[in-house]
Amino acid sequence: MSLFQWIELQEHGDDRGQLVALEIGHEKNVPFEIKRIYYIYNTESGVSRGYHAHKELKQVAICVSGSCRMVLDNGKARESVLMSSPSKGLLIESMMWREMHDFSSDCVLLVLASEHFSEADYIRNYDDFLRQANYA
Ligand code: T46
Repeated sequence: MSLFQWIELQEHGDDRGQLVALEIGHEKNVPFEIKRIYYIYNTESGVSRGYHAHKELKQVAICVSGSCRMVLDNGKARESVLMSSPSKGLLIESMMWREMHDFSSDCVLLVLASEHFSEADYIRNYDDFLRQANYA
């Protein structure tokens, strides 16, 4: 099974353009209560971000403008995909190592998070991640 779990976001398009709504709840498109929203933008050319996992946090990432490449790694498998669609949400479960590369200059990555910010939830060392994921 792929590490990439996509949430198809309904586009409410008409001759004026597109609109996507994000709603929380059962049979809605965000599967957790959103406690935090942040967005990554103006990423310098050639810069990569991420290089960590979260112990508990779940997130949905949506590339609302431009593109970037997302790498996910669960300690057993590593996969990479180009994110470029504002109508696709990527569900990132806990205990998933993530890296982001190849940001276009117009990339805006919107992230919905299940928890408030907590540095204690981060695993920023890959060997620690492998140990805690029980694969080392
Ligand atoms: C993730 C990927 C996709 C805060 O103070 N509050 C916040 O809510 C966030 C997300 C970050 N920060 C501070 C912590 C750092 O001093 O902002 C700085 C940059 O964060 P970080 O280096 O963790 O950024 P990325 O782009 O490597 O990772 C971020 C998220 O932190 C992370 O949860 O999954 O985007």
